[in-house]
Amino acid sequence: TSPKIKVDFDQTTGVAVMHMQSPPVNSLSLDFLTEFCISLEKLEMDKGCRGLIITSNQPKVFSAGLDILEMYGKSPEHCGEFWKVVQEMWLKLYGSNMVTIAAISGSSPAGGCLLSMTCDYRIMADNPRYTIGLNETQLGIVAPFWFKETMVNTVGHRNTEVALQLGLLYKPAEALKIGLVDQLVPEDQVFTVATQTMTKWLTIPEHARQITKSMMRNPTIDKLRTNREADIQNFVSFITKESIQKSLRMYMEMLKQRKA
Ligand code: CO8
Repeated sequence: TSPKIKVDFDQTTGVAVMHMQSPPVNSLSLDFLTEFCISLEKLEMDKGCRGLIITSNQPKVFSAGLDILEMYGKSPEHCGEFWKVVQEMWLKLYGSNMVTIAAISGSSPAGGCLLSMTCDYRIMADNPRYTIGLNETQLGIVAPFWFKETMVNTVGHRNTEVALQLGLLYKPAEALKIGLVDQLVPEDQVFTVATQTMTKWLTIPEHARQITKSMMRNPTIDKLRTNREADIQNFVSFITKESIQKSLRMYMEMLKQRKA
């Protein structure tokens, strides 16, 4: 199978780019996330790599979030294995020593939004057809505490309270207004601006910036680190409930109908 992520690393600038290329919509499957974690770990261990830009090679979509098929009709063991790698992706990226920038070139619902928020800075294509947000409640599921805290850390308590209950998907202009993204740029400039922004971030003394970042993020990271097993158990018992499976099935049918 072809790689789901293409990694370009430029030794001279110290900046790596991860191009997500898992058709059709970069959904975060078990295989995708495993590959993501391995690539990320390699870059993290390379002392010459100081910055990471994450973007999508798929048109119109950054990432459709967690692959629903990994959570539907699967055994508890499979769901547990899947959830573990979701946790792993978040732990690695939220705690990364690198400067991380999301170049959001399309829609970014649910897990796609989480992936974006886990970066240090977000630049989104200014196209009103794209949306971003944690829409879990619309699927009848509940965003786990560390999704919630990542959002609180990004847009504050009140915005999160409304966004999560209603499962809001924001257009770029609204996302900018609440601080869910940091900058909107014309569609064809997302990557260029991400590169320019990276250059600016990399001028800050590295060690001071890294300590500052972990000071901001470690309380949330530690909470998941010390509760990983319980969080997996929670997820598995929730997602395998018959009523939740039914909600997922209805949501998938809705996706298909919307298309027709
Ligand atoms: N997982 C699996 N398949 C998906 C997903 C997904 N997340 N998203 C889309 N697909 C499939 C579609 O069903 C469709 O399949 P097919 O071609 O067989 O009909 C194909 O991908 C293409 O999708 P679209 O035709 O919809 O493509 P568009 O370009 O029109 O739209 C969007 C792209 C906007 C990304 C749209 O597909 C969309 O809205 N997708 C759903 C996004 C979503 O709601 N994701 C939620 C996932 S749940 C999550 O991430 C967090 C879960 C936390 C769990 C906590 C429990 C305790």
